[in-house]
Amino acid sequence: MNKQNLKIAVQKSGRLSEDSIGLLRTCGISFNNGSGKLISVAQDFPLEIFFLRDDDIPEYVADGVADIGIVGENVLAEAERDVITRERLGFGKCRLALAVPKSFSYQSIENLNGKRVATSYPKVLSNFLETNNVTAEIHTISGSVEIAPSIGLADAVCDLVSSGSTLFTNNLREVEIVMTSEAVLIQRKNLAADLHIILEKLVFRIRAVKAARQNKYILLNAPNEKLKEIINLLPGIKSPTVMPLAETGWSSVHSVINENDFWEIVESLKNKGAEGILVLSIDQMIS
Ligand code: PRT
Ligand code: ZN
Repeated sequence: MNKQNLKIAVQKSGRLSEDSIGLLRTCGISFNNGSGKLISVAQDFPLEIFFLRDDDIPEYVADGVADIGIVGENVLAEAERDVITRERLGFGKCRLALAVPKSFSYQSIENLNGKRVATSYPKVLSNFLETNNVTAEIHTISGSVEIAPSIGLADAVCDLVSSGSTLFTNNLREVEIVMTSEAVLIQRKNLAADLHIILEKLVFRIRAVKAARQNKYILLNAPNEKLKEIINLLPGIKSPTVMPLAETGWSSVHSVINENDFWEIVESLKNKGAEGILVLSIDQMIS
């Protein structure tokens, strides 16, 4: 039987490249992405990796040149291609926001009526303005949107923001969030059955990596008289593992905790008398 590879499109170089490649590698897939390579074939998983500009990824996937892709939701929304979103990937987080010069006395979105707004996301912006019953002139530019007001090209901008420092240094003030975005795994429609099986294997691994990244493995020693209270602080996957220590009166407790509650739980554990707390990263977590 002629064995087919699943084809994935990832950003060649940019903000999503490192995390996209890192995710595939953490999924146990080895490949070479040496300089200038456009296609790479994985050594230990039936996957071919295409390195492309992010803007082209939705089209490549919709047209079936690639079967799946990793792209920002902002690019996907602007491309308006008929593809399926399979997984949110938790990196490349940002927001598409409207911003105005600090001197603009902005009260509400109605203040943008009749104004010129510069953006690289004309479709998403146009939908947003329409939903809000605002009629503005959209000026599509492909880069350095943030300088448009200072050179007299626009009264406002609609651009991606993560820390907000680019807006700040250009004397702009964020006034509306148009959409929030993160990297997602997309899939073409009508994927052949054999490729679907490979995709499901990949999605299974991605979920295990994502779950692992959201959790930490914790080990600690607890005085037996405090064991109950300490266990109550630790949910674990089912419940914590408890083993007696060689020293009487003490137990070793192992559990998994969510990254978001991490510091608070560790503090409470210490207050309850836990000692020798070790926290380890998890590579994969399969529930
Ligand atoms: O060459 P190619 O077309 O592939 O790449 P690109 O230059 O179009 O995109 P790239 O690499 O800049 O971004 C790829 C994706 O990363 C975007 O589509 C988003 O999904 C995501 N992302 C996350 C961001 C940001 N954060 C981000 N901060 N993309 C761009 N920015 C820019 C923004 O445009 C602005 O210029 O960073 C600046 C703002 O950052 P702060 O931190 O100053 O607010
Ligand atoms: Zn791009």
